[in-house]
Amino acid sequence: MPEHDDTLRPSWVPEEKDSHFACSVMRGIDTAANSITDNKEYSDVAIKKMPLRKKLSVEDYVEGVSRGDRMVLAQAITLIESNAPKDFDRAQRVLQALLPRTGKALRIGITGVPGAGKSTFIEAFGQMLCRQGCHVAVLAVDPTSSITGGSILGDKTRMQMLSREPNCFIRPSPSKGTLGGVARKSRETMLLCEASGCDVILVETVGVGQSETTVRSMVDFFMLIVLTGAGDDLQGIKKGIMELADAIVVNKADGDNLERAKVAQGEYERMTEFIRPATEGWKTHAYRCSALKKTGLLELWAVIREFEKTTKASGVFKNRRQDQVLSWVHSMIDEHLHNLFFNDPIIMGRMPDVRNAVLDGRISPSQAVTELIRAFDMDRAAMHHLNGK
Ligand SMILES: Nc1nc2c(ncn2[C@@H]2O[C@H](COP(=O)(O)OP(=O)(O)OP(=O)(O)O)[C@@H](O)[C@H]2O)c(=O)[nH]1
Ligand SMILES: [Mg+2]
Repeated sequence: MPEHDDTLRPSWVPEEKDSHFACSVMRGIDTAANSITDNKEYSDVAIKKMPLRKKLSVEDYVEGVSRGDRMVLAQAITLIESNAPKDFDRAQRVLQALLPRTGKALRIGITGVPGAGKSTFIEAFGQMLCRQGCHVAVLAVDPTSSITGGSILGDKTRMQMLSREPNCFIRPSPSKGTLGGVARKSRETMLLCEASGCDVILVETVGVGQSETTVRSMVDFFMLIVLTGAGDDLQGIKKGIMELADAIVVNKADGDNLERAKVAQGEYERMTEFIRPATEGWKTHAYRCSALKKTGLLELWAVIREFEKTTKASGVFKNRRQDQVLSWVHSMIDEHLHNLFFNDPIIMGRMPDVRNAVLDGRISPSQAVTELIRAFDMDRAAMHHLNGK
Protein backbone atom coordinates (compact mmCIF):
# COMPACT_ATOMS: atom_id res chain seq x y z
CA MET A 1 0.00 0.00 0.00
CA PRO A 2 1.41 3.44 -0.80
CA GLU A 3 2.62 5.57 2.08
CA HIS A 4 -0.24 7.65 3.45
CA ASP A 5 0.10 11.31 2.55
CA ASP A 6 -1.61 13.55 5.10
CA THR A 7 -1.59 16.55 2.79
CA LEU A 8 -4.05 14.74 0.54
CA ARG A 9 -6.62 14.30 3.25
CA PRO A 10 -9.68 16.38 2.57
CA SER A 11 -10.12 18.99 5.27
CA TRP A 12 -13.39 17.54 6.46
CA VAL A 13 -11.97 14.12 7.35
CA PRO A 14 -12.47 13.63 11.08
CA GLU A 15 -9.26 13.96 13.09
CA GLU A 16 -9.62 10.61 14.77
CA LYS A 17 -9.83 8.68 11.49
CA ASP A 18 -6.60 6.96 10.57
CA SER A 19 -5.06 6.59 7.14
CA HIS A 20 -7.64 3.96 6.24
CA PHE A 21 -10.40 6.48 6.08
CA ALA A 22 -11.36 6.01 2.48
CA CYS A 23 -13.18 8.24 0.10
CA SER A 24 -13.24 8.97 -3.57
CA VAL A 25 -13.97 12.31 -5.08
CA MET A 26 -15.99 12.38 -8.26
CA ARG A 27 -15.70 15.15 -10.75
CA GLY A 28 -18.58 17.53 -10.30
CA ILE A 29 -20.67 19.28 -12.88
CA ASP A 30 -19.10 22.56 -14.01
CA THR A 31 -22.19 23.99 -15.58
CA ALA A 32 -25.70 22.96 -16.30
CA ALA A 33 -24.68 22.50 -19.91
CA ASN A 34 -21.89 20.14 -18.93
CA SER A 35 -24.21 17.19 -18.68
CA ILE A 36 -25.46 17.63 -22.22
CA THR A 37 -22.13 18.10 -23.99
CA ASP A 38 -22.17 14.52 -25.28
CA ASN A 39 -25.37 15.26 -27.05
CA LYS A 40 -24.61 16.30 -30.65
CA GLU A 41 -27.64 18.52 -30.70
CA TYR A 42 -26.08 20.71 -28.02
CA SER A 43 -22.42 20.42 -29.05
CA ASP A 44 -22.38 23.98 -30.31
CA VAL A 45 -23.92 25.42 -27.20
CA ALA A 46 -21.46 27.89 -25.79
CA ILE A 47 -20.66 26.56 -22.39
CA LYS A 48 -20.12 29.33 -19.97
CA LYS A 49 -18.09 28.11 -17.05
CA MET A 50 -19.28 29.05 -13.61
CA PRO A 51 -16.65 31.13 -11.86
CA LEU A 52 -14.91 29.13 -9.14
CA ARG A 53 -15.01 30.60 -5.66
CA LYS A 54 -11.88 32.61 -5.19
CA LYS A 55 -9.42 31.04 -2.79
CA LEU A 56 -8.82 33.58 -0.09
CA SER A 57 -5.33 34.56 0.95
CA VAL A 58 -4.36 35.12 4.57
CA GLU A 59 -4.63 38.88 3.93
CA ASP A 60 -8.13 38.43 2.43
CA TYR A 61 -9.29 36.61 5.54
CA VAL A 62 -7.79 39.19 7.86
CA GLU A 63 -9.22 42.11 5.92
CA GLY A 64 -12.66 40.50 5.51
CA VAL A 65 -13.02 39.48 9.14
CA SER A 66 -11.83 42.92 10.33
CA ARG A 67 -14.43 44.51 8.09
CA GLY A 68 -17.13 42.39 9.74
CA ASP A 69 -17.91 40.53 6.52
CA ARG A 70 -19.94 37.54 7.71
CA MET A 71 -19.22 35.42 4.64
CA VAL A 72 -15.49 35.79 5.15
CA LEU A 73 -15.92 35.19 8.89
CA ALA A 74 -17.72 31.91 8.13
CA GLN A 75 -14.96 30.91 5.71
CA ALA A 76 -12.26 31.81 8.24
CA ILE A 77 -13.99 29.61 10.83
CA THR A 78 -14.09 26.77 8.31
CA LEU A 79 -10.33 27.22 7.87
CA ILE A 80 -9.84 27.07 11.66
CA GLU A 81 -11.98 23.95 11.85
CA SER A 82 -10.17 22.19 9.05
CA ASN A 83 -8.29 19.08 10.07
CA ALA A 84 -5.89 19.32 7.14
CA PRO A 85 -2.32 20.07 8.23
CA LYS A 86 -1.87 22.43 5.25
CA ASP A 87 -4.71 24.62 6.57
CA PHE A 88 -3.41 24.72 10.12
CA ASP A 89 -0.54 27.05 9.36
CA ARG A 90 -2.68 29.47 7.34
CA ALA A 91 -5.37 29.46 10.00
CA GLN A 92 -2.81 30.31 12.67
CA ARG A 93 -1.44 33.17 10.57
CA VAL A 94 -4.94 34.59 10.19
CA LEU A 95 -5.50 34.31 13.94
CA GLN A 96 -2.16 35.84 14.75
CA ALA A 97 -2.88 38.86 12.60
CA LEU A 98 -6.32 39.30 14.15
CA LEU A 99 -5.24 38.82 17.74
CA PRO A 100 -4.99 42.57 18.52
CA ARG A 101 -8.67 42.93 17.60
CA THR A 102 -9.83 40.19 20.00
CA GLY A 103 -10.77 40.11 23.68
CA LYS A 104 -13.32 42.90 23.75
CA ALA A 105 -16.52 40.85 23.81
CA LEU A 106 -18.37 39.64 26.85
CA ARG A 107 -18.31 35.85 26.75
CA ILE A 108 -21.33 34.08 28.23
CA GLY A 109 -21.65 30.31 28.62
CA ILE A 110 -25.05 28.65 28.90
CA THR A 111 -25.59 25.14 30.19
CA GLY A 112 -28.47 23.03 31.50
CA VAL A 113 -30.07 19.62 31.21
CA PRO A 114 -31.47 18.66 27.80
CA GLY A 115 -34.81 20.32 27.27
CA ALA A 116 -34.17 23.04 29.88
CA GLY A 117 -34.68 25.60 27.15
CA LYS A 118 -31.10 26.68 26.39
CA SER A 119 -31.70 27.18 22.69
CA THR A 120 -35.01 28.94 23.21
CA PHE A 121 -33.33 31.15 25.78
CA ILE A 122 -30.46 31.99 23.42
CA GLU A 123 -32.87 32.89 20.66
CA ALA A 124 -34.89 35.22 22.88
CA PHE A 125 -31.90 36.66 24.72
CA GLY A 126 -29.89 37.08 21.52
CA GLN A 127 -32.76 38.93 19.84
CA MET A 128 -33.11 41.22 22.81
CA LEU A 129 -29.39 42.02 22.69
CA CYS A 130 -29.49 42.67 18.95
CA ARG A 131 -32.37 45.09 19.46
CA GLN A 132 -30.17 46.92 21.95
CA GLY A 133 -27.57 47.35 19.25
CA CYS A 134 -25.21 44.57 20.32
CA HIS A 135 -23.44 42.36 17.81
CA VAL A 136 -24.04 38.80 18.95
CA ALA A 137 -22.36 35.51 18.07
CA VAL A 138 -23.90 32.18 19.03
CA LEU A 139 -21.59 29.17 19.24
CA ALA A 140 -21.91 25.68 20.63
CA VAL A 141 -19.50 23.16 22.05
CA ASP A 142 -20.64 19.67 21.26
CA PRO A 143 -18.02 16.94 21.34
CA THR A 144 -20.63 14.21 21.36
CA SER A 145 -22.34 14.50 18.07
CA SER A 146 -20.15 13.67 15.12
CA ILE A 147 -22.97 12.25 13.07
CA THR A 148 -25.64 14.90 13.10
CA GLY A 149 -23.21 17.79 12.99
CA GLY A 150 -24.38 18.98 16.39
CA SER A 151 -27.85 19.82 17.48
CA ILE A 152 -27.28 23.54 17.12
CA LEU A 153 -27.18 22.86 13.41
CA GLY A 154 -30.81 21.91 13.79
CA ASP A 155 -31.15 24.90 16.09
CA LYS A 156 -29.80 27.20 13.42
CA THR A 157 -32.85 26.44 11.40
CA ARG A 158 -34.94 26.52 14.55
CA MET A 159 -33.47 29.82 15.74
CA GLN A 160 -35.15 31.41 12.80
CA MET A 161 -35.94 34.74 14.34
CA LEU A 162 -32.43 35.19 15.64
CA SER A 163 -30.72 34.10 12.45
CA ARG A 164 -32.61 36.83 10.61
CA GLU A 165 -31.10 39.53 12.80
CA PRO A 166 -28.41 41.33 10.80
CA ASN A 167 -26.29 41.73 13.94
CA CYS A 168 -26.25 38.04 14.79
CA PHE A 169 -23.92 35.30 13.68
CA ILE A 170 -24.81 31.67 14.49
CA ARG A 171 -22.27 28.91 14.11
CA PRO A 172 -22.81 25.20 14.78
CA SER A 173 -20.31 23.27 16.87
CA PRO A 174 -17.16 21.93 15.26
CA SER A 175 -18.50 18.57 16.26
CA LYS A 176 -15.87 16.23 15.00
CA GLY A 177 -13.05 14.89 17.06
CA THR A 178 -11.97 14.89 20.66
CA LEU A 179 -13.19 17.37 23.25
CA GLY A 180 -9.70 18.91 23.19
CA GLY A 181 -9.90 19.43 19.43
CA VAL A 182 -13.42 20.82 19.62
CA ALA A 183 -12.41 23.15 22.45
CA ARG A 184 -9.47 24.57 20.52
CA LYS A 185 -11.64 25.24 17.49
CA SER A 186 -14.39 26.82 19.59
CA ARG A 187 -11.94 29.10 21.36
CA GLU A 188 -10.39 30.20 18.11
CA THR A 189 -13.82 30.67 16.55
CA MET A 190 -14.71 32.90 19.47
CA LEU A 191 -11.61 35.02 18.80
CA LEU A 192 -12.52 35.36 15.13
CA CYS A 193 -16.04 36.47 16.05
CA GLU A 194 -14.57 39.10 18.37
CA ALA A 195 -12.21 40.31 15.67
CA SER A 196 -15.19 40.74 13.36
CA GLY A 197 -16.84 43.08 15.85
CA CYS A 198 -19.10 40.86 17.98
CA ASP A 199 -19.48 42.25 21.45
CA VAL A 200 -21.47 39.45 23.09
CA ILE A 201 -20.65 35.77 22.55
CA LEU A 202 -23.18 33.18 23.69
CA VAL A 203 -21.79 29.65 23.96
CA GLU A 204 -24.24 26.78 24.44
CA THR A 205 -23.03 23.50 25.87
CA VAL A 206 -24.50 20.53 24.11
CA GLY A 207 -24.16 16.97 25.28
CA VAL A 208 -24.40 16.17 28.94
CA GLY A 209 -21.52 16.00 31.34
CA GLN A 210 -18.31 16.69 29.52
CA SER A 211 -18.50 20.09 27.98
CA GLU A 212 -19.48 22.22 31.00
CA THR A 213 -15.98 22.61 32.39
CA THR A 214 -14.61 23.26 28.93
CA VAL A 215 -17.11 26.03 28.27
CA ARG A 216 -16.59 27.45 31.78
CA SER A 217 -12.90 27.68 30.92
CA MET A 218 -13.58 29.88 27.90
CA VAL A 219 -16.22 32.30 29.16
CA ASP A 220 -16.49 35.18 31.62
CA PHE A 221 -19.99 34.50 32.88
CA PHE A 222 -21.51 31.05 33.18
CA MET A 223 -25.24 30.49 33.45
CA LEU A 224 -26.99 27.29 34.50
CA ILE A 225 -30.54 26.94 33.22
CA VAL A 226 -32.76 24.69 35.33
CA LEU A 227 -36.37 23.65 35.48
CA THR A 228 -38.91 23.51 38.26
CA GLY A 229 -38.86 20.57 40.64
CA ALA A 230 -35.48 21.36 42.13
CA GLY A 231 -36.10 18.84 44.88
CA ASP A 232 -36.38 15.98 42.41
CA ASP A 233 -32.86 14.72 42.78
CA LEU A 234 -31.62 18.02 41.39
CA GLN A 235 -32.65 16.78 37.95
CA GLY A 236 -29.34 15.07 37.61
CA ILE A 237 -27.45 18.33 37.99
CA LYS A 238 -24.35 17.67 39.98
CA LYS A 239 -23.32 19.99 42.76
CA GLY A 240 -20.09 20.41 40.83
CA ILE A 241 -21.91 22.06 37.96
CA MET A 242 -23.75 24.42 40.28
CA GLU A 243 -20.36 25.46 41.58
CA LEU A 244 -19.37 26.55 38.09
CA ALA A 245 -22.34 28.87 37.70
CA ASP A 246 -22.48 32.63 38.22
CA ALA A 247 -26.26 32.54 37.93
CA ILE A 248 -28.87 29.81 38.22
CA VAL A 249 -31.89 30.55 36.09
CA VAL A 250 -35.19 28.73 36.52
CA ASN A 251 -36.70 28.76 33.05
CA LYS A 252 -40.28 28.20 31.90
CA ALA A 253 -41.62 30.52 34.59
CA ASP A 254 -44.87 31.02 32.70
CA GLY A 255 -48.51 29.96 32.72
CA ASP A 256 -49.35 27.21 35.18
CA ASN A 257 -45.69 26.75 35.89
CA LEU A 258 -45.10 30.23 37.27
CA GLU A 259 -45.88 29.41 40.89
CA ARG A 260 -43.73 26.28 40.79
CA ALA A 261 -40.95 28.34 39.26
CA LYS A 262 -41.09 30.78 42.16
CA VAL A 263 -40.80 27.87 44.61
CA ALA A 264 -37.90 26.38 42.65
CA GLN A 265 -36.14 29.73 42.58
CA GLY A 266 -36.37 29.88 46.38
CA GLU A 267 -35.03 26.34 46.70
CA TYR A 268 -32.10 27.04 44.41
CA GLU A 269 -31.41 30.28 46.20
CA ARG A 270 -31.12 28.35 49.48
CA MET A 271 -28.81 25.85 47.81
CA THR A 272 -26.49 28.60 46.68
CA GLU A 273 -25.73 29.20 50.36
CA PHE A 274 -24.00 25.83 50.48
CA ILE A 275 -21.96 25.97 47.32
CA ARG A 276 -18.64 27.57 46.66
CA PRO A 277 -19.07 30.68 44.50
CA ALA A 278 -17.72 30.29 40.97
CA THR A 279 -16.25 33.77 40.86
CA GLU A 280 -14.35 35.50 43.60
CA GLY A 281 -16.27 38.50 44.91
CA TRP A 282 -19.53 37.53 43.22
CA LYS A 283 -22.49 35.92 44.92
CA THR A 284 -24.33 33.40 42.74
CA HIS A 285 -28.09 33.86 42.97
CA ALA A 286 -31.11 32.08 41.53
CA TYR A 287 -33.34 33.93 39.05
CA ARG A 288 -36.32 32.99 36.95
CA CYS A 289 -37.36 33.73 33.40
CA SER A 290 -39.49 32.51 30.55
CA ALA A 291 -37.59 32.13 27.33
CA LEU A 292 -40.88 31.48 25.58
CA LYS A 293 -42.71 34.53 26.89
CA LYS A 294 -39.51 36.59 26.94
CA THR A 295 -39.85 37.62 30.57
CA GLY A 296 -37.01 38.10 33.02
CA LEU A 297 -34.48 38.52 30.22
CA LEU A 298 -33.77 42.21 30.70
CA GLU A 299 -33.26 41.61 34.42
CA LEU A 300 -30.76 38.88 33.63
CA TRP A 301 -28.89 41.14 31.27
CA ALA A 302 -28.68 43.71 34.04
CA VAL A 303 -27.21 41.03 36.35
CA ILE A 304 -24.61 40.14 33.73
CA ARG A 305 -23.66 43.79 33.24
CA GLU A 306 -23.35 44.18 36.98
CA PHE A 307 -21.12 41.10 37.07
CA GLU A 308 -18.94 42.61 34.36
CA LYS A 309 -18.67 45.90 36.22
CA THR A 310 -17.85 44.29 39.57
CA THR A 311 -15.28 41.82 38.28
CA LYS A 312 -13.59 44.36 36.03
CA ALA A 313 -13.25 46.76 38.94
CA SER A 314 -11.78 44.07 41.20
CA GLY A 315 -9.42 42.69 38.57
CA VAL A 316 -11.02 39.24 38.76
CA PHE A 317 -12.21 39.56 35.15
CA LYS A 318 -8.73 40.15 33.81
CA ASN A 319 -7.13 37.52 36.04
CA ARG A 320 -9.59 34.91 34.89
CA ARG A 321 -8.92 35.71 31.23
CA GLN A 322 -5.19 35.37 31.86
CA ASP A 323 -5.61 32.06 33.71
CA GLN A 324 -7.83 30.83 30.92
CA VAL A 325 -5.35 31.56 28.18
CA LEU A 326 -2.49 29.98 30.14
CA SER A 327 -4.44 26.85 30.93
CA TRP A 328 -5.40 26.70 27.26
CA VAL A 329 -1.69 26.63 26.41
CA HIS A 330 -1.14 23.89 29.00
CA SER A 331 -3.97 21.76 27.78
CA MET A 332 -2.71 22.04 24.20
CA ILE A 333 0.75 20.94 25.32
CA ASP A 334 -0.83 18.02 27.20
CA GLU A 335 -2.72 16.99 24.14
CA HIS A 336 0.27 17.35 21.86
CA LEU A 337 2.53 15.29 24.14
CA HIS A 338 -0.17 12.70 24.61
CA ASN A 339 -0.50 12.26 20.85
CA LEU A 340 3.25 12.23 20.34
CA PHE A 341 3.64 9.50 22.94
CA PHE A 342 0.75 7.25 22.03
CA ASN A 343 1.34 7.53 18.29
CA ASP A 344 5.05 6.78 18.58
CA PRO A 345 5.70 3.53 16.65
CA ILE A 346 8.00 2.13 19.36
CA ILE A 347 5.42 2.80 22.07
CA MET A 348 2.64 1.37 19.94
CA GLY A 349 4.73 -1.76 19.40
CA ARG A 350 5.56 -2.20 23.08
CA MET A 351 2.23 -1.30 24.58
CA PRO A 352 0.49 -4.71 24.28
CA ASP A 353 3.33 -6.55 26.08
CA VAL A 354 3.61 -3.92 28.79
CA ARG A 355 -0.15 -3.98 29.26
CA ASN A 356 -0.14 -7.75 29.71
CA ALA A 357 2.81 -7.59 32.08
CA VAL A 358 0.93 -5.11 34.27
CA LEU A 359 -2.26 -7.14 34.17
CA ASP A 360 -0.36 -10.34 35.09
CA GLY A 361 1.30 -8.57 37.97
CA ARG A 362 4.79 -9.11 36.52
CA ILE A 363 5.64 -5.42 36.65
CA SER A 364 4.17 -2.54 38.62
CA PRO A 365 2.36 0.31 36.87
CA SER A 366 5.17 2.69 37.81
CA GLN A 367 7.75 0.34 36.37
CA ALA A 368 5.70 0.08 33.19
CA VAL A 369 5.62 3.85 32.87
CA THR A 370 9.36 4.18 33.50
CA GLU A 371 10.11 1.59 30.84
CA LEU A 372 7.81 3.12 28.26
CA ILE A 373 9.11 6.63 28.85
CA ARG A 374 12.68 5.39 28.55
CA ALA A 375 11.85 3.67 25.26
CA PHE A 376 10.14 6.85 24.06
CA ASP A 377 13.13 9.01 25.01
CA MET A 378 15.51 6.70 23.21
CA ASP A 379 13.34 6.68 20.13
CA ARG A 380 13.18 10.49 20.08
CA ALA A 381 16.94 10.76 20.61
CA ALA A 382 17.57 8.31 17.74
CA MET A 383 15.26 10.31 15.52
CA HIS A 384 17.11 13.55 16.34
CA HIS A 385 20.39 11.87 15.61
CA LEU A 386 19.15 10.70 12.22
CA ASN A 387 17.65 14.08 11.37
CA GLY A 388 20.87 15.80 12.38
CA LYS A 389 22.96 13.84 9.91
N1 LIG B 1 -43.41 26.94 28.52
C1 LIG B 1 -42.17 27.13 28.16
N2 LIG B 1 -41.57 26.28 27.32
C2 LIG B 1 -40.28 26.50 26.99
C3 LIG B 1 -39.56 27.61 27.48
N3 LIG B 1 -38.30 27.57 26.98
C4 LIG B 1 -38.23 26.46 26.22
N4 LIG B 1 -39.43 25.82 26.21
C5 LIG B 1 -39.75 24.57 25.47
O1 LIG B 1 -38.93 23.51 25.95
C6 LIG B 1 -38.55 22.65 24.91
C7 LIG B 1 -37.04 22.49 24.89
O2 LIG B 1 -36.44 23.72 24.56
P1 LIG B 1 -34.98 23.86 23.92
O3 LIG B 1 -34.71 25.31 23.84
O4 LIG B 1 -34.86 23.06 22.69
O5 LIG B 1 -34.10 23.18 25.06
P2 LIG B 1 -32.53 22.89 25.07
O6 LIG B 1 -32.10 23.05 26.48
O7 LIG B 1 -31.85 23.71 24.04
O8 LIG B 1 -32.49 21.37 24.67
P3 LIG B 1 -31.26 20.53 24.07
O9 LIG B 1 -30.58 21.38 23.05
O10 LIG B 1 -31.94 19.32 23.52
O11 LIG B 1 -30.38 20.21 25.24
C8 LIG B 1 -39.11 23.27 23.62
O12 LIG B 1 -40.29 22.60 23.30
C9 LIG B 1 -39.39 24.70 24.00
O13 LIG B 1 -40.45 25.26 23.27
C10 LIG B 1 -40.25 28.53 28.35
O14 LIG B 1 -39.71 29.53 28.83
N5 LIG B 1 -41.54 28.23 28.65
MG1 LIG C 1 -30.47 23.21 22.43
